[in-house]
Amino acid sequence: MAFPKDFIWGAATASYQIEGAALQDGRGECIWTRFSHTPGKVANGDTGDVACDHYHRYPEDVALMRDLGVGAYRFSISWPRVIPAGTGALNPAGLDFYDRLVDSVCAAGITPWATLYHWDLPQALQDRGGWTNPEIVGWFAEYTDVITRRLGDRVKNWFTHNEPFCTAFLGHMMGVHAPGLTDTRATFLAVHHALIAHGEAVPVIRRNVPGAKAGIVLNPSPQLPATDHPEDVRLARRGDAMTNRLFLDAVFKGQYPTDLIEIAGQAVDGIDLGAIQKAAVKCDFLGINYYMRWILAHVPGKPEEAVNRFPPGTEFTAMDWEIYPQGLTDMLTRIHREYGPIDIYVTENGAAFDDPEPNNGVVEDPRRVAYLRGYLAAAQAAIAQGVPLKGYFVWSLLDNFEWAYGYEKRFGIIHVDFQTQKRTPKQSALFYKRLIAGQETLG
Ligand code: IFM
Repeated sequence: MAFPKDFIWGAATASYQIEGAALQDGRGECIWTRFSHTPGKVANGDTGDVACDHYHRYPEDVALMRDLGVGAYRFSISWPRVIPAGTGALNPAGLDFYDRLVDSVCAAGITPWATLYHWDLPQALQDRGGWTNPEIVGWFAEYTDVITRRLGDRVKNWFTHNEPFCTAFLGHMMGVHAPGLTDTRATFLAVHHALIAHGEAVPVIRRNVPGAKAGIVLNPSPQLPATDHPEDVRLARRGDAMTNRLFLDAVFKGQYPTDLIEIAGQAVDGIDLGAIQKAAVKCDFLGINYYMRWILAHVPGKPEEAVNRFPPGTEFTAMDWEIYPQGLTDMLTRIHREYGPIDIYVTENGAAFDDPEPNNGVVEDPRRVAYLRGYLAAAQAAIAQGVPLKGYFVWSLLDNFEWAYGYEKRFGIIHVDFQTQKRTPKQSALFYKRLIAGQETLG
């Protein structure tokens, strides 16, 4: 098996995770600046203030990508760098930065793919309710208008959101991501407004960008029952509704899964759920970030709780995420069968491992190489089964700020020394380079 000739090989990053320059050149505070500076929220008190200093070092990072031979670079735009208060006055220095970045990516022969929202909401908007405030649909459309007018002559591929599941559930239900809320109603309001904002932003992109292609990035994960016990089956179905169908049904069918709405109960009282039909705007592609599956077992006497029960011998990444490439094939074929046909891109896939420090310019990361081999073979298997999978973006180009885990978890195929900012391509980067060049097979 070989990948199609026009298959897109990419690398992905996100603004807050790599840019640094958090309050420089007029950038406004974002919810992650506030959250990471709140004691106890991020491992080791890490913040994204400096991160990979990509704001200043992007020419070196683009040169590294050119050397890898990637055809596409998926990055995200920091809303508060462009509009510091989230709405109203623009920050010329922020717009200039993205101009320079895009110019440099294009000059390297790499196609830029932009994500509008990868979790760094302007704090000023959070102070007005953030994703729980219906006005955010208009604020997001305004921001989309500003940035697509500015970059639309060169950036043709646009994603509205990255993983709205995380925006809503990690940020508003579990409180482990900014803005750190633990409020079920806020969670469903965030889902609702984020998805409607997606639906309203796509036409703005099309209006401003000649030849635009637009879509959303979701992070579905298989949710399987550990046994055929009715409670395990119920929990798996609930997990599937919450993580998968809530988002896929909304953007493809313009409706919410009825079983989830029943579970949400009073938390969605008074919300105009029918308005979700606005989310079902026709898109050119769907981005899938794929990392893990869940095998859910009930806890006797605790109907709301579920524990993961993986088969003996299962291998895990440093995030304790199961390594199970078949899950990617299963998810891609399911989405194609139930929601397709539409072009699909794996917009993120990769793994954190406890890599050794560089030794004479070499970083040995055999487990990441094996991981990539496995998941790329799984992607190939999905193509062989008829899935219109058009590209793959490895997560991530660089070791970076892994949200609540700070700099402890390294997902990069390029090692970053956060003291010196020295970049060292790992063995996985060299593997990816050979694969792109057709000098490597997955067998
Ligand atoms: O680092 C994140 C990224 O920002 C979104 N998708 C999952 C990655 C790994 O946790």
